[in-house]
Amino acid sequence: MKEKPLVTIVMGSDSDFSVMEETGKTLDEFGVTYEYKVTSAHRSPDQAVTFAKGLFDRGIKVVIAGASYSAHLPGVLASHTTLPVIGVPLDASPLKGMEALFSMGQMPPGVPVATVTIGKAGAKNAALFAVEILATNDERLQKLLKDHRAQIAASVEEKDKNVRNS
Ligand code: RP5
Repeated sequence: MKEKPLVTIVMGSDSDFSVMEETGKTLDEFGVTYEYKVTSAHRSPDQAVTFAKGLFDRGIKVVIAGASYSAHLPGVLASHTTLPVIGVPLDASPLKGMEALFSMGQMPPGVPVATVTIGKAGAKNAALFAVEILATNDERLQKLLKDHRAQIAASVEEKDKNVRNS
């Protein structure tokens, strides 16, 4: 859903898209509008900063940024906006995303990056966390989140039945 985005899904390269599209798919389930953007904190630093500075005035409410290696993209975006930034560590590197996890999760005090799980699970959780932020002021989203939690609980009951019947 790309018109009038509330969430921006940023990634360091188009090679990150196969994971970060999980974020978009999850936002689609909640009818939350978003855009995709490739920009890089080290390859296109000026463009990344200009992009971050313009987000608030464009009506964006939550920033989700995924990158691999020593990923400083979420931190750089966070340093140029007061919008909440969620970092998704990606596992495209020889260290399997561990360094991205640490670089996002270990932001020094003052400029936070909310960091989620490495890879597709994180891309999904980033979307859910963005929906939770938006739902603080949106009853429709609150209801959808409660329905989603009920579905998760039902799926655990199903798994329990599968194990006990085996
Ligand atoms: C990071 O370098 C990107 O987030 C990507 O995960 C990784 C590799 O980028 P490409 O070489 O595939 O463009 O900045």
